[in-house]
Formats: sequence, C-alpha cells, structure tokens
Amino acid sequence: MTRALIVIDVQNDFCPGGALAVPEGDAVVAPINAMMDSFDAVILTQDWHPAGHSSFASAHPGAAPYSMVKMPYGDQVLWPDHCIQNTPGAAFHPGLRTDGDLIIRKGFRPGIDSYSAFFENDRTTPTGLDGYLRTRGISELVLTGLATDFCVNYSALDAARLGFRVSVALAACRGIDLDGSVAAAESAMREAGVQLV
Ligand code: VGL
Ligand code: ZN
Repeated sequence: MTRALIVIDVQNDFCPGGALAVPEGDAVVAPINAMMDSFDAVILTQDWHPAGHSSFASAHPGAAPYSMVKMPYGDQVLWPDHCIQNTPGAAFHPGLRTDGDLIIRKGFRPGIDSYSAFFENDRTTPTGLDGYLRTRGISELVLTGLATDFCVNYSALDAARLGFRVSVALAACRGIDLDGSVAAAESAMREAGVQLV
C-alpha cells in the first residue's frame, strides 16, 4: 500500500490576516509538517487564481462576498479576492514545509473555480492529479489543510469516487463554516466512505 499525504491550500490568504482567512488556519501547519516524513509521497495544492477570477464577488457587479451565483457549471459561492497568482496571499504559509514531491495548482481558468485537487467545479475537468497518483502506484490518501468544508471536502469526495482509500486528518484541517457547512461536509464525507480521523 503506497500512501500519500495531500496538503490542501495552506496559503497565506487562508490564514489569519489573509484575504479569506479560515479561523485558526495557521494551526494546521505544525501537525502537517510533523506528518510529512511518514508518507511515501507528499503532494501540496495551491489555490491559484488570475486577477478578476469569476469566483470573486468583485467580478460580479453588486454581488456581496459569500453570496451564491449560478454559473454554467452549477452553484458557486462568491469569495473575496484571494490567492491571486504570484501575490504574497497565494504563497504557502511561511512555516509550512514545501519539500514535497508535487505542487498542483488549481483555479487558474478564469471562468471556473476548482475546489477539488482532482476536478474543477464542473466535476469533470481534471487537474491531472488522479493520473499522477495512479502512475506512482499510490492507492491510499490522507488529506489535510484548508478549508475542511470546501477544498478538503471536495477533494475527499472526488478521491473516494475515484477509488482511493481516503481519510481526512481533522486535527490538521480547519473550516470556513458558512451556515453549518463544516457539519454538512463531515456527514457527506462519512457517507462517501471517507474516514475522518
Ligand atoms: C477555498 C474557497 C475558495 C479552499 C479555495 O481552499 O477551501 N475555499 N477557494
Ligand atoms: Zn479559491
């Protein structure tokens, strides 16, 4: 069994003081760093949006951050501008170990968001991570990072659907929690056969 640690979006904008700060987001750094040496592979993801990205409320005149819009691919939460390519907010938290094997960027297409490390929000456009993991013979994944209820959740559900053995290390995750979205994500993940540990 070849096991990979997947570190989701531990970036400055998702940490306290950032543009889309997750409460206690920086608390995941120490436990994630400590876990890295116990895995066969370490993969980090980086939310990586062009300026003016369609998931930003600022790109929709009159729309408030955290409101919902209908996009051609489905419902989309509108976020504050965050993780703009090559800005300090898009950089990894300075305390995070980044000596992993692969960094996968997502959310770089202007018209579509990408919560999951595997597929964009249309749930069909692949990021390439599935092929990378399979060609390395990796069958078991442990997910960590930010945010539990969005990018970790979507990544875990896609990974389970793709046939990986998936667990989420909750002590190394933090959530945004819009209207109970953390509880909803946890039950969706359990339902899909993801182990919450
Ligand atoms: C995320 C909202 C927008 C995340 C990324 O990493 O969970 N959430 N972009
Ligand atoms: Zn984003």
